[in-house]
Amino acid sequence: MGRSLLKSRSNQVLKCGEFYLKTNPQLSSLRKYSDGGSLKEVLAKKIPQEREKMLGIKCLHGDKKLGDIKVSNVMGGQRGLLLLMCDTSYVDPNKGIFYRGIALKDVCAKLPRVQKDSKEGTPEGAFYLLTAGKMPNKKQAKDVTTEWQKRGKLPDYCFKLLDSMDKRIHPMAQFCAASAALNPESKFVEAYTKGAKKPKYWEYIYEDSMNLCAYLPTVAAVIYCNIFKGGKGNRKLESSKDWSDNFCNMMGYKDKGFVDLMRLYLILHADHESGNVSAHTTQLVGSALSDPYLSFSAGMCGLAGPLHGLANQEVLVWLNQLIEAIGCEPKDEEILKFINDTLKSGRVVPGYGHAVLRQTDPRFSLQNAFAMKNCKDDPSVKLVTRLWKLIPKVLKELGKVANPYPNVDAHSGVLLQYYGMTEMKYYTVLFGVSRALGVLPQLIWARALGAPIERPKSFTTDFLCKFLSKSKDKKGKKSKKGPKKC
Ligand code: CMX
Repeated sequence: MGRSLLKSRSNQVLKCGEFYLKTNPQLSSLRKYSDGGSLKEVLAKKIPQEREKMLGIKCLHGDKKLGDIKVSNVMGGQRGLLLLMCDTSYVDPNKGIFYRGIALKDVCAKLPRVQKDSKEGTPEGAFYLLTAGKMPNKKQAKDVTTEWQKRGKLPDYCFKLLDSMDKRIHPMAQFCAASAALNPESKFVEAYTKGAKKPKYWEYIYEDSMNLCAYLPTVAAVIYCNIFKGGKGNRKLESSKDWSDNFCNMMGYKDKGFVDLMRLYLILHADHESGNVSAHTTQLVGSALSDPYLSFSAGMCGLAGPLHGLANQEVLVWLNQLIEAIGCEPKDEEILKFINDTLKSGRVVPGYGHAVLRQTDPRFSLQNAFAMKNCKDDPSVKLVTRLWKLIPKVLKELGKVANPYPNVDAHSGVLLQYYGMTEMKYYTVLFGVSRALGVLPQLIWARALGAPIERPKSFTTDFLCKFLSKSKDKKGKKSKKGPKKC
């Protein structure tokens, strides 16, 4: 592209940005807010700048290539293709997840300790970080807690729906159903129906996201109590408690150690880029302008799969089978045989492997560090720590497993079990409550930046075969056989 054309395009971009600000005086005026404003004010200040940046990139570099597509990429679940943009988090294959550029270990260390008696930061602080892009100070993190307390009164119809569900319906299915059923609360639907303009969409998505986060602990606690505690349980949010403490309290857990574990758990599981099934599904559905309740519910249906979030349930089932078969303190040889028997039966070892990571998942290590501080003598914790050394050996020998190390799901179950939460079927719901803190900020930003509806092009096998035989011809190896033989 010629320099003069570039210049004129770049001027055009700046004009677009200025035009946007002029036509949205409310946002222009918000430029005066410092980072000390409310989360929404911080966003309102940041969004026009990010829009300008995006417009600039699109206009100046829209025709640059990011890479080539191989047939194996397409046939291999789109692995390795740079197809999605996501600023909330990034997964480094060796170092693990970074929230807004901060390694998860540092996120956990730096998040403000809002409650006096807490050793962990709050998930509300993590939500602020993922949404605003900056580590919150204590006040900013506390403000999110207060907002969610104010917004968290679950509508009666949602209680009725949950109370009417048959106990055989899996907790994740109940969680998905209740999240979707909350859609009459959507401010976005209301505004869209009244003709809201595209630049304002994010404001309503923000409101819905804040409300949904506020509702989720109650939804999840009611599911827990209905299925496992005969419907008994406190259904009221208390203003002295933060998000995690209220959640634990409503499920009937008062132990401060468990509440701290929950804070940590909800921070660790929140975000993992946007290509994983739950995050991508939420984005995909949101791109059709389905509201956050429906989009989140769709993402949760994906989280409920055994290769994704359900693996934390599967891990404990597998561990219990191991303990039943060879006891709680088996010899190494017995463990190795058990792992090999699992593989021979055609099953995967749950909690191990990852599509992107190539080292032990820091989320596993952080949970193990918590365990070493709080319950290192627990037999199941000991066993999980031993398996960390043994399973990778076996998986490496298979020669096909890209990452033989533990992922987030390999540890969570034994910690929950230590504090008395033994209902494995429920574990993925905890993952789901946490995942809201990542996928909803992604959704807010997608609408803020005007991300279009997703619509990749598919092709038929016949097309692929013809394409391949043509490319063979081009290389000079003339293919005598037609595409059908491919
Ligand atoms: N046990 C046995 N085999 C495994 C394995 C494991 N833990 N992990 C991968 N493999 C196998 C795959 O099944 C595949 O075999 P085939 O070629 O015969 O189908 C082969 O190794 C290559 O797979 P990969 O490239 O290493 O892994 P993928 O990116 O395809 O899949 C994942 C990643 C997580 C689905 C896979 O490692 C797995 O099934 N792990 C166990 C389930 C689990 O822990 N899931 C939770 C992941 C975390 C999350 O998303 O929540």
